[in-house]
Amino acid sequence: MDRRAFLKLSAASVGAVMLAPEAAAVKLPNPLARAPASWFDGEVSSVLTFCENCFWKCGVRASVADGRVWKVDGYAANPKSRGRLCPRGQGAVAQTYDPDRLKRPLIRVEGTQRGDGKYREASWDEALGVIASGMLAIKERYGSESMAFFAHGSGDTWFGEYLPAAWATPNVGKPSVSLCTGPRETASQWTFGRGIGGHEPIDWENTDYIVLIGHHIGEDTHNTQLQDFSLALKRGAELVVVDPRFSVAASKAGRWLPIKPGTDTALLLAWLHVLVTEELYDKAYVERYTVGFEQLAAHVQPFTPEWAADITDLDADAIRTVARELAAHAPRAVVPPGRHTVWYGNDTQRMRALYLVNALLGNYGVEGGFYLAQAPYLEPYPHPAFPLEPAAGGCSGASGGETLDTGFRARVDDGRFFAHTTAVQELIPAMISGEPYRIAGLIAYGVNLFHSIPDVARTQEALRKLDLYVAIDVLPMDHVMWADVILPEATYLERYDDLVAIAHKTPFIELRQPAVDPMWDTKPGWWIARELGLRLGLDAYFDWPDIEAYLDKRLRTIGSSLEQAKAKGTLVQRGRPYLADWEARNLNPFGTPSGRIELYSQTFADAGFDPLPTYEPPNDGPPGSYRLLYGRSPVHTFAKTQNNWVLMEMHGQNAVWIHTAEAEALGVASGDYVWLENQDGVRDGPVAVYATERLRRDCVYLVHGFGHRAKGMRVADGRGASDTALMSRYRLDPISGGAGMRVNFVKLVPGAPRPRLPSLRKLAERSV
Ligand code: MGD
Ligand code: MGD
Ligand code: SF4
Repeated sequence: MDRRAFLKLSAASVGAVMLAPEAAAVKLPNPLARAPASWFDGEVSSVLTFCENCFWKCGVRASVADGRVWKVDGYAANPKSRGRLCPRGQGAVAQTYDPDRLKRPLIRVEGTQRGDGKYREASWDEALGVIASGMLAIKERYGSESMAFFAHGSGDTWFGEYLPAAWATPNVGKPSVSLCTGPRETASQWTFGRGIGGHEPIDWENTDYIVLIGHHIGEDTHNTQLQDFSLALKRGAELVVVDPRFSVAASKAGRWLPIKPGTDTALLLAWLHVLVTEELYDKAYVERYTVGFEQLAAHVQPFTPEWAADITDLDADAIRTVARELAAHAPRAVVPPGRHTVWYGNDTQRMRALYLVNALLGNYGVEGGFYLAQAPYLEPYPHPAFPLEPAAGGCSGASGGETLDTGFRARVDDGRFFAHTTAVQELIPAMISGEPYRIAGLIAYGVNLFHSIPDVARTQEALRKLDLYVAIDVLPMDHVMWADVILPEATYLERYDDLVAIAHKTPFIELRQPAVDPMWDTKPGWWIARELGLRLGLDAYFDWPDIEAYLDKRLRTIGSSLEQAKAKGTLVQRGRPYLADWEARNLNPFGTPSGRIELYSQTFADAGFDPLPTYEPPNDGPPGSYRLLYGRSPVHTFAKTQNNWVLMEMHGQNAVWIHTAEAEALGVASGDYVWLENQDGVRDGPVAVYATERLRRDCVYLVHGFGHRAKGMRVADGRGASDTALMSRYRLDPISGGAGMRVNFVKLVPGAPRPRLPSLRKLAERSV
């Protein structure tokens, strides 16, 4: 019933064209549909946990019978799911029962090279022993800082924070920062003195006018965000979508602005110009809560809508009208930040411009704009002081991630970016060049090195140079089959993780608990981290006997217990979402140096950056090429779900979107197969063509995550093309350290063969 309600909601207001048109390309049978009808009269138990199929972390009720999870649903008390899951969450059960899963520890066969993919099975004791001795040898030879950790997902607490901090390395990379949210977090931190956090704090239920820049909600299917967005539209909120592509959200909008890619900062500056010069900004709010208005007003004088029209390829009147409409609806008008903000390299400045538009509308901390998300109160498990500060996901100063005064070397990117963790992609060169010092070992936990980080050839070169490369994963992904030691983690339905504290309108804590025992010889991340820690001599940090004792101790700091959390799943606290709530208690939410919203950033000026946002034109591609744009499939998460037959049934391969007129000129049509070749001669595919008028003529579009080349992943292997494979370049955002990935161009090379792939019917029937 919950799922039906979710789908009904989606279909009614957003979902009618949610799936990409290529989605129907592969039809998979459901083997369960052919199972003989029978009644189960045993006990069905419910276990409350949360989903790991993406990082929205929706609360899940898993229905278990006969030691197997048969179904997952959302549950009402959880603010992330509110009783519903998205299709990816519903389909996630198939990941646990995927026969291609990593089943036991593997060690690369002696005498083979990384990438040869030859492994032998090993016991946990042997595998952990090999890793521990490799790490201790690296420490002895180069220092503990020469070990790097990449981490994403719930086990990030163990492999992105706890273990690296105890081991003492500042070189922790998180794709969720430098390949994703870095610019929006950095800009928010230095404009409002608060980050955005994992749950975008938009006051959807009270807003009347929404402008989405890129941000393709409907294809980007973060569950409650999509619910809230749908409900806002149903309530009558007006929608403007700025996107070179007619996205699903654009199809629901009153106005679509098909902007020239990479020119959004010019559009935002023109909106600032109109708000300032026509005196449409909220004067009382600006006076009371901001600094730097005079400098901003002078700065935006030249940026007329006509100036922006030339750059953005949009109509000047339309630009002016949207600015006026935003002002007319303010403060119940909002330009949300989106999530994936590493676009063209000048991204922190684009995000600053976006926040300044919101600030002039007077909507930050006000109903209908941004609410003030708060993290719940929860104490860490008591442990001796770490030698280094753990790498948080957010931002600090330009000195972010700087080592404490303990004699350790600074992180290899020298802490020159404002984001708090080392930029993932900036760690790779140190593995190759040894500058500023050698990174000799890498543990990659839940990070897809060949599908998430641009310049795959460079990543492979770096892996070849390491002394030790360990992958902790659930599937034999392309990059996993390069590791020296592969550790198979239990899936989220089979394990505990650390508690998750979510900053939200209603701050809350969620518990991950196992619904079933781990299959095969797989182990949870907490166990792997602890066992490794003990072998590394870090016993003092792992003095808890097991995870239950650890979780119970933390929960008792808020007057709860593990027993209570297991029964409730989610523990909700009270928040202070609006400025008025803070002021009533004489509190100031703005953590900037001035204690106000900084329209002009003295901190940026002091660090040598523009204190007010400026426009930088994007790069141009070779003649005859198209800018490569990318986005999400509503039923897949990044590159991690393409071996899930339930989700592949809905969307089994990607296609390259190209404008119909361009396709005609190239002599290709929808359904033809082409190769894609980028500006550096890198090829990927074959991939089907989707000729459409739903995007501009100067770009093509691919859904991210397809194009696996991994023989052990029998459903995913060889289906579609990889956007990452075609990204041999990126443009660094010098402020956040983000990797702007939309700077690559491709040509379509006709005449590629239709791939000959194994029958998906047979593959689906293998589910264990
Ligand atoms: P964007 O990059 O803003 O990502 O999702 P968003 O934050 O929504 O959106 C991609 C859109 O930007 C596309 O429609 C593209 O055409 C448009 N675009 C490309 N170039 C430009 C440009 O120059 N200007 C403008 N205005 N638009 C442009 C990403 C988000 O999705 C993230 S970061 C995560 S972590 C989640 N991942 C995820 C997933 O993997 N699967 C599903 N189903 N949902 C997800 N939700 C989240
Ligand atoms: P995924 O492809 O989801 O992306 O970066 P990643 O998190 O690296 O890879 C997750 C890995 O974790 C996979 O190897 C998967 O098998 C493994 N995994 C899945 N479940 C578990 C588990 O329970 N335990 C363990 N140990 N492993 C597990 C995402 C990053 O990518 C982000 S956040 C963004 S927004 C960027 N998006 C993006 C893009 O759109 N296009 C391109 N070209 N690059 C991108 N890079 C960024
Ligand atoms: Fe799972 Fe979907 Fe929620 Fe993500 S949005 S956590 S995939 S149910």
